[in-house]
Amino acid sequence: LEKERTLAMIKPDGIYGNFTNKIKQVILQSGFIIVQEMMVQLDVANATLFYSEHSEKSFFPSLVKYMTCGPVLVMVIEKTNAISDWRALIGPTDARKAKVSHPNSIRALCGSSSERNCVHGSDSPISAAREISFFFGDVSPVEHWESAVEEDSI
Ligand code: YYY
Ligand code: MG
Repeated sequence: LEKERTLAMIKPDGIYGNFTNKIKQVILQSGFIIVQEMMVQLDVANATLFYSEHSEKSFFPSLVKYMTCGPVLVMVIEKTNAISDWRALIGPTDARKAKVSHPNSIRALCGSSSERNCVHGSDSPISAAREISFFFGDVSPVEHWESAVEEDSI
């Protein structure tokens, strides 16, 4: 099976709630490799562009305000079926509903509302490609880092 990459993000409420280590633990224990990671402070222009598909929604101004209220941790994570497996791990958009329907999901455990839902995951291969290049477009990840570190170059 082909390996796949997706964009995972820990949103400001996840950072401030001290959920970073716990979420990274879930990622690694679920068999993902963290290919790249970066802590970013989004500005209004960044957040508006990242969520542009929602720009006409009533929640958009509040979403942009929330997404810019503090740093986010963006990660490119990789495994087979990464996109849908990461979406399954994070759970439904509304963290309050997730607590009922998917109580072990990351949003149920770490989020608190439909806005403050702690984490992001790309929803399709097209979104994953767009979102990975949104944050890491200028940087080329090492393609085969596992074999690279097995070389006796260290
Ligand atoms: O992909 P996902 O994050 O699960 O949900 P989307 O429907 O794409 O919405 C993106 C983002 O917008 C969501 O993570 C929080 C915010 N949002 C909101 O604040 N209020 C809503 N009713 C729906 C979404
Ligand atoms: Mg979405």
